[in-house]
Amino acid sequence: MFRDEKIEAMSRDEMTGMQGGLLARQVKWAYENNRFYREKFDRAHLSPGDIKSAEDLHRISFTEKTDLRDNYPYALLSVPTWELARLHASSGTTGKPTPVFHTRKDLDNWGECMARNCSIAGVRKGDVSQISFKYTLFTGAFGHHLGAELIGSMVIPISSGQTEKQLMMMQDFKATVLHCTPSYAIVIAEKFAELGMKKDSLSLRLGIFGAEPMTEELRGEIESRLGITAIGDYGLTELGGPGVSIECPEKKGYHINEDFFLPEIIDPKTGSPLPTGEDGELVFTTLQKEAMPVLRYRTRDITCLEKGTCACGRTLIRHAPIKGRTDDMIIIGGVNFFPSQMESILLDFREVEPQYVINLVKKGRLDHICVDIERCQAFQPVDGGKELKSRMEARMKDIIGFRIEINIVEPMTFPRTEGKSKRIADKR
Ligand code: DLL
Repeated sequence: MFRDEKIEAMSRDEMTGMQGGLLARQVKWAYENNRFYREKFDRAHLSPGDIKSAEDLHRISFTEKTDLRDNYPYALLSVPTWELARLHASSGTTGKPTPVFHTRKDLDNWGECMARNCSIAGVRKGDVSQISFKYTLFTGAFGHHLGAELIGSMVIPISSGQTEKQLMMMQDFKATVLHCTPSYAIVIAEKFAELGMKKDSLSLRLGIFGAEPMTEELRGEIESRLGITAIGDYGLTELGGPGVSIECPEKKGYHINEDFFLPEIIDPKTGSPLPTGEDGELVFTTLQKEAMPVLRYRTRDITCLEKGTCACGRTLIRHAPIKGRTDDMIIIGGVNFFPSQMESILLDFREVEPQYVINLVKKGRLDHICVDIERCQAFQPVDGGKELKSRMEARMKDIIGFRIEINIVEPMTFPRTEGKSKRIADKR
């Protein structure tokens, strides 16, 4: 069901024309109201009037995370502080957080993006949305909350944690939609099994899971364990949080809210734009922000774009599931790969849980990867897991191309996360 058919099914020409107008206005706003952008333009002898369409974007240099850090706390603020309605910040665990600011109008626009996203995912009036993202500076819970409420889905703002209570609330108030990270969905599913609950004791039919990658294998686990459809949603603090893109039930890529966010794909090494369909780094320019516009923000996320009408009828451009972040890419023996590629291989084995850590270690002068992964409760090997270990190592070698050591560890070895999981332990 469309929430805004005019936008969601707009022809490419019309969308390009509309984006041109919004872009010109956004650039002028940033130039006139923010010192960082004014100085950037002046240094490049560029005037806001030079940017009339996406084709002119390459003339603006990228905005990077370090620009926000170097100009902390109000780096990209483009309104006086008394115009602000809300502050959120990145979930980063070290150093200063990255703040994002919203005016009242930004909050309304964010709500609209999230309402559209929830609607694309399949949330309807009369649904009951259990928001199990953490309510904190992190944008996840508040964004999903805004969107679900606007649609008319009753919100249960339970936050993350207290998993047994989560399940009780879900059961008693007949939650139909679960909103959280994929990692926390697995934790909920584990508790559900531990308590011996039956799928038909819940009314859940849909989950919207974001803030970290969800491989197809992880999606399959969540769907079968909870008996729901799992939809992925994407966003980042610097752009306001979730609300940037979402999958529709076709699960053929994430539809981008193109009237709010203009995407590009660039070669992460050279910064040059890449053609549609090629994998590269996702870069976004906001089109309608008041408090904190960002022009050509480098997300570090690797994916590709796909144009064309989706089977759901939407023409909004799609990006493929995020493969990984340039800063999470593992480079060993000249081979580059992302943790998500490894997860897909690991979770193909029914004997293990989606609970693992990829350890990067040094053996002599060489880098070495050793994955610790929990066995399932139901898998009780007589050989201490040796046979499974060698099968998994052989598959890894086949697909990734070099030896990766696998250690099968006991169930519940790793602490469970209520937010994003940390899969890599760099011990080099
Ligand atoms: O994670 C915003 C969010 C909240 C999105 C809830 C969706 C749902 P940050 O904490 O700033 O913001 O982290 C942003 O998380 O650059 C990606 O690397 C990663 N990420 C977010 N969504 C996805 C996804 C929120 N669906 C960073 N798939 C981004 C893969 C994701 N990675």
